[in-house]
Amino acid sequence: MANNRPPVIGIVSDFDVETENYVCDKQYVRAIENAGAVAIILPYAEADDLSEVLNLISGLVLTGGKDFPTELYDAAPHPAVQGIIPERDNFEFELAHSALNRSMPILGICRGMQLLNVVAGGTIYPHTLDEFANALDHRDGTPLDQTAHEVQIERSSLLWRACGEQPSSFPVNSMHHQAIKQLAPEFVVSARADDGVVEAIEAPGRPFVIGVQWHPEWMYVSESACRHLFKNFVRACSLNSRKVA
Ligand SMILES: [Mn+2]
Repeated sequence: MANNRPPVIGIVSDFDVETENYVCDKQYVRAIENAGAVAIILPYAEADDLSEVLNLISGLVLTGGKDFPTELYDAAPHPAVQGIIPERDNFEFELAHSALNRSMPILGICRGMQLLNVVAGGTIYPHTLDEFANALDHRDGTPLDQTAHEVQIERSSLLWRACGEQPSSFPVNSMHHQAIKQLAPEFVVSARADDGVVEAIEAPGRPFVIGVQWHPEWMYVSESACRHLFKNFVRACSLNSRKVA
């Protein structure tokens, strides 16, 4: 029997260390709901419970946030690496690893894209401006509801199809001081900024595993490519939920 229920998609929460509250920007929730899915916000479960958490959801959003430790990608400590939340890192790295092993649809956003790459064996620049020749400042203070630079999308990529086969470049927001350095073996680059910084990655062997360096949840109303991205992510999650139901 056809299963027409909307897929349930898990969104990894951030953590406010001052108030000890799990927090989630409502834009993530609104973007997922607008695309036709049910969003649930994930607190940091115990490691023993991760498979039960993944059993509840058909897709996973790895959200933006502060940095994770350089030791996770074998780089030297850097003073610009800030805001580390060990509870989040422990949970999210394990969760992403398990979700990848299940070939669950994953949308990694900003930190989430970088985390996907590191979990799969790649590295990032601890502070892009130090190491990447002629990089723009991708965190120049422009708020997320405004565009900051263009991205060029690979027209052969899943991302290009997921974004609705738009023109191959469009403007995005930007709030990151780190960037992909060495790509994980199973990933390919699907978009770059004009300075060459990697702006999106995907795992071609997986049903829908995409990471974007920008924040599409702030642009899904104004930018049709971002709206399509969420719709096609939800579609992939829906197919995944039918497979396991
Ligand atoms: Mn950027």
